[in-house]
Amino acid sequence: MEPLSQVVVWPSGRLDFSAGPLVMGILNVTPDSFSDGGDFFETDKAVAAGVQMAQQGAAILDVGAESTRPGSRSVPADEQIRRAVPVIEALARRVSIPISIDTRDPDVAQAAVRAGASILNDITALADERMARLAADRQLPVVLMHMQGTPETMQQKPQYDDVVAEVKEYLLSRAAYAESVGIRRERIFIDPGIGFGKTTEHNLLLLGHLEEFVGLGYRMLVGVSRKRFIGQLTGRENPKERLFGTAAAVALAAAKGASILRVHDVGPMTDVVRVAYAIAAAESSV
Ligand code: HH2
Repeated sequence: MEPLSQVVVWPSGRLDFSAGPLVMGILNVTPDSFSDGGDFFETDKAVAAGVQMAQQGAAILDVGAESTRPGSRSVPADEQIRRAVPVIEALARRVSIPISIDTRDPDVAQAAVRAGASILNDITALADERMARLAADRQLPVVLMHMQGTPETMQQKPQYDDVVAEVKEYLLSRAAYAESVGIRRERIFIDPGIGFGKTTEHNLLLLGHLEEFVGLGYRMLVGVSRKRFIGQLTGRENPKERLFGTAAAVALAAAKGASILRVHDVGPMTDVVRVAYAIAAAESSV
């Protein structure tokens, strides 16, 4: 297999991995996300937060208009569009970094792309064929995430015989599907889906074996920011108090080969990623 190029280019954007992993800033335009619900629900606040994330070192802004926290219900496409599109339009004028749309709905993705988004972050890994076609037709990068079940039910009883092997196999099959519809390998990002139908033990096994995902032939995105397993390990009930726990997980993921770290706290995590990656790179250079 040919090595992946350091710079990923598509008609309306580029990502340069030559200096190490990149940070994706999370911008939830929602009233109910698990850690920042309501913080950026108004367009002006969301845009200001996005601009600030770009200044703090984000390489991508991930705009989401539907919380997928455990137990959440899906948000109708027109409501997601009403929330996300004005924010994406304003950000596309004000920042030069690519904007991704965090949605499993192809109609939302289409509207977001028209507004200026150019990466599709799909927690259902192109379950809807129209999403796959949109990415292929527009030559957009995609994030393919693993999830067991749906957000509404996924934390009721997650079960695996071998979580690492099963998640790997799933991601490989979804990536093969993406390639089969015409999405280029370098534009496919795989994501183990930390917290999506997984117990704390499952999450730890996946993070402990992340380097195995690097060998699969695709770049990897990892989202651990403020998640519940960090609360369980540290006793921090309030997600906003999970900064240091998040830093530990982000550092390890960056050192183990993740290419994109999806985080809420862009400034601090940019430093974490730089230091963790520099140490890992020095270790592998001897
Ligand atoms: N996690 C969340 C949402 N989208 N997308 C990818 N690719 N990977 C993730 O790990 C991931 C994701 C959940 O976090 P957040 O957006 O902060 O919360 P909510 O779903 O409640 O809005």
